[in-house]
Amino acid sequence: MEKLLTLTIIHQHPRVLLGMKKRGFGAGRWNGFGGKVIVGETIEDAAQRELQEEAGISAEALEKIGVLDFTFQGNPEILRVHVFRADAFLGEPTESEEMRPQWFHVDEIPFAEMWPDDVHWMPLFLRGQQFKGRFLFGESDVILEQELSPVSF
Ligand code: 6OG
Repeated sequence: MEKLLTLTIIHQHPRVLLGMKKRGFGAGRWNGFGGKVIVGETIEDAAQRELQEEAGISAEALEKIGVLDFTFQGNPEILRVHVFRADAFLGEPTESEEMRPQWFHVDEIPFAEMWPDDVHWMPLFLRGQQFKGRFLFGESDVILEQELSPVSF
């Protein structure tokens, strides 16, 4: 069982746009914008749709930067998250029912209030290095196993 999801972070150096997830999976954490890919749409279409729905903006161009597989101990489901980076965007970041957008300086990314994998791949993301990885989470979302490697897609 594999679920396809997207995750998009706007990076206008030296700042990144994150959103506080207000409900659902990952609520209470800062993250990029994204969600499930719907049947019939491309992964990039899904990334743009979620960015528009959650933050009220659209990216001028999406750069594919990472693919991460997440699993939770005792659950066979694999969450395959395609991570995108964008600099230019159209619209004004706007709070939605799902997310509250906020800019962060790259030196002040709130890792303590993010998924615990983010601190590992964000340095690659910030220098534009493509990556793939795999994280297994246990009780209280602690990381039990991890693999992360630079790639070029
Ligand atoms: P909805 O279920 O709300 O989309 N996501 C993760 N992001 C990070 N950084 N770490 C994880 O580790 C994640 N698991 C899922 C993908 C969920 C959103 O959260 C991301 C989607 O953007 C477990 O539709």
